[in-house]
Amino acid sequence: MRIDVVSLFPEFVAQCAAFGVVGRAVERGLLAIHGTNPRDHAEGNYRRVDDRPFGGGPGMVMLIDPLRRAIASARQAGGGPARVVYLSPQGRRLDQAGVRRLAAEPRLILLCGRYEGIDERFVRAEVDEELSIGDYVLSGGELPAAVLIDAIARLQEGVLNDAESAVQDSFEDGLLDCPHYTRPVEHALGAVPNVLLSGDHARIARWRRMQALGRTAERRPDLLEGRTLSKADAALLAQYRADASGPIPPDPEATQARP
Ligand code: 9D3
Repeated sequence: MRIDVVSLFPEFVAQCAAFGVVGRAVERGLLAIHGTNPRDHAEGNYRRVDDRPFGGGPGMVMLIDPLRRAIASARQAGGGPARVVYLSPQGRRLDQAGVRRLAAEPRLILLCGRYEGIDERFVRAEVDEELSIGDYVLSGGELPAAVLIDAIARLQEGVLNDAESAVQDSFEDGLLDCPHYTRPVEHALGAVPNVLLSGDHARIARWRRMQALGRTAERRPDLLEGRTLSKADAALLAQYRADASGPIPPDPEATQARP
């Protein structure tokens, strides 16, 4: 897969692709990442890439023409058509289903905005889809592009080894992960749950599934809405609730009761 990043800071996104799982994907030739800077396609002594918004107001808007030339250049360098994704706060929220869909594309052009955003005429003419990574304010699309590239790289065939295998991941089955423990068995902070030391693999698998279901129900009930649990899963969730195991961390959003 080839990804072209169109950004005023393309080396920033490329750096993120140099480490860890993504770096390995690039080294193995499973993923190629290229940067294109609209400033290299801007005109005049000042190489302007932005201008003041019509209608007034604060901030600047990215100009159409340097972006059009940058996208055309990236498309040509990649040798053919590519899906153009604009990382933008107005986009649909990225989720694992969206990552899977984009990971199946042979070519992507990721467009990162800066300032207040991009002239809307360019968005309508050249962008296939707008994506946000969540409801918080960032300074530009570069970190969101790096997030998307990381998630996509993990799904490329041959990137993950067995231990890292994506199929077991949280969200691949729509549930949060179970808790994990390692040595020592006894620690001042507590003991490891006995079941994990039992050697009974079926019992361990059932316990882990119960924890995944219970923690999802407690922490992310939205992930279970509109999903019907199998009889076995429903029984495990009921057992988790009956066990009333462990306190859940306090919700920092919750209002404290006044004494
Ligand atoms: C403070 C500026 N805001 C005016 C009301 C609008 C605004 C413009 C540009 C807010 C953020 C940005 C830059 N953000 C992105 O380019 C971005 C983003 C994000 O901020 N959050 C989550 N996902 C994304 S994808 C791209």
